[in-house]
Amino acid sequence: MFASNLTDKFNEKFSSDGSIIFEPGPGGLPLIRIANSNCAALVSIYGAHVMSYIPHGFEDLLWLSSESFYDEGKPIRGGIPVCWPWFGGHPSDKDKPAHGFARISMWELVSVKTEEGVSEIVLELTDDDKSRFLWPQSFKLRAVIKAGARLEVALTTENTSLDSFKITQALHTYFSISEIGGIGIKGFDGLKYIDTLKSADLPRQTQYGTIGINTETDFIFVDTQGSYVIEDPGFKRKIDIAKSGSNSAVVWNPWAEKAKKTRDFGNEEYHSMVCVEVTNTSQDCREIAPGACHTISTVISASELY
Ligand code: TA6
Repeated sequence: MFASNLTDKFNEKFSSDGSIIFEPGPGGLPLIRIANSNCAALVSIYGAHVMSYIPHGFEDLLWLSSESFYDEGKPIRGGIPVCWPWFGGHPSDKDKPAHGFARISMWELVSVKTEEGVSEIVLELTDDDKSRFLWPQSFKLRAVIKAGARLEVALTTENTSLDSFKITQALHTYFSISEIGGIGIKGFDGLKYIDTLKSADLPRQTQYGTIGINTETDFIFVDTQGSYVIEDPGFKRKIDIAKSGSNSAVVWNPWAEKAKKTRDFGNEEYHSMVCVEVTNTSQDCREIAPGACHTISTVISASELY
């Protein structure tokens, strides 16, 4: 349970023009509600987690499970989980949290402002005893979220220690779609990928043309600098996904069986979501020297599909 008096403190400290207000969410989660001339959005300070992004003229571009947990120590299911400092299971200790600890940590709110129809939220996470127990490094992690006619999330890792360290990470975006069998994902034509559901010994496979999904899908594309598009005739919209600081990407849908086995995932919810994740994973792992920084970012926007 999160203390709901956190939001009272934030409303006092970070007063704005009314475009940014703080409120206790499910489980007392401290939420930042944005409403400006270009969009509405919802950000959880827990996990620096964008939960909703609604550009004017469209329905929410992000998907959020109706079964999500809102408990400390558990990730929110949906929106844009910040997977850091490792992507997937911990490389050597299965008892450590999947996808790292950033998404299950309470971040520090640094600043909020709205200028020219763009609301900017800056959040930071630095190492402490808890994080060092999980990952013995000193770091500063900064999330800059800009919500306007498009949504930009930039995650900067600063190595504040005396030695280099390696990270894998993801902006693990869950997109809201009309029906999983009716969408196409472009931008991966001709690219090699690892099918994580098949043996790791298999050679990488090649994607030909648009990705259509009709079964559990968990592809890691290992050499892709491009941008991606989700074409959704059912919602008559395209979602454009641009990125920087990333040479890899993941496309994921759990399908029926995995959804059923996942407590915070409604049995039929796999129909209405797809993850297209901007990552540094697999061979795109990043080594950060002492005092150096690395930024990964994604920019999400929608347009009509005629
Ligand atoms: O990004 C795909 C993936 O790594 C899948 O393998 C699946 O585990 C998914 O992330 C969700 O992971 P989570 O720990 O949030 O349930």
